[in-house]
Amino acid sequence: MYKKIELEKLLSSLEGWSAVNGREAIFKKIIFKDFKQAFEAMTKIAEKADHMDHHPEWFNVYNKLEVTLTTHDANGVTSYDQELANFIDQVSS
Ligand code: H2B
Repeated sequence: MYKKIELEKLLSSLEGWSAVNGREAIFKKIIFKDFKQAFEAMTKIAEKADHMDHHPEWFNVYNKLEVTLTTHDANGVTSYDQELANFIDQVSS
């Protein structure tokens, strides 16, 4: 089960993520070399997300990926968002 985390605390533990206006969520825009690189990372993220039953809100065009993370059930950010954000950073670098 997830644990609620303070938004500012979560943001300070991550690099390149920012707060979303008007809701408790975190956002990152990631630029890959090309679509293949983006899609390969997205495939890994999708598998991890489904395994966690914790899914990103995301938007992809060619080499650009915009990701928003929040825990809908908690109406805020949680340890699940932290874990998924760390995973996303790991497979995107
Ligand atoms: N993803 C995210 N980001 N937040 C949730 O609260 C959530 C989810 N809940 N994926 C899960 C699915 C829930 O709807 C299912 C029924 O377990």
